[in-house]
Amino acid sequence: MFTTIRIRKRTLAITALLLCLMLVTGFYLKHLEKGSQLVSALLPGSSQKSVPAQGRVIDLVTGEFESTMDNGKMIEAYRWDPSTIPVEKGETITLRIRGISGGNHPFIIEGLGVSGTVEKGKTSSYTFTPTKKGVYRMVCMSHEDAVHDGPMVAYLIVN
Ligand SMILES: [Cu+2]
Repeated sequence: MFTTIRIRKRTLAITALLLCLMLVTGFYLKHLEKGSQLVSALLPGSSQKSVPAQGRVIDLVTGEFESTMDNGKMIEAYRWDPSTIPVEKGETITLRIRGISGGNHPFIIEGLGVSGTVEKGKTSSYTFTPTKKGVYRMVCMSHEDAVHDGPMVAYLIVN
């Protein structure tokens, strides 16, 4: 009987140790995730998903146009909405983009070093500060032209 109790104590101790390890691993992973978000927020031009919004927030969604031709053929185009985004030079903005139509939309903003991926059902935020006047194309790499169900292109106008 004495031995049995000993074994049970040992089993309890091992179980407790395993639970502690799981907790520590969980906390570590959570902080690791936060750390990598912090790094991506500090590195210019990197994907800045899920960091707190800064500056003026501009909301976009991914949309889709669909139509059926007289011959029965269906045509479609994915879109950023809105697709014209006026901002001021030196202004910090956050593009907060909600994925509605389509699956994944990996994109770049040409000339500004901003990139990321908008996923269906998720909202992603990208914060940056354009410092030069101009018109910059925000291009979805999966739907960049008519051949690929686009053009999924928006225009960021820096005044
Ligand atoms: Cu797209």
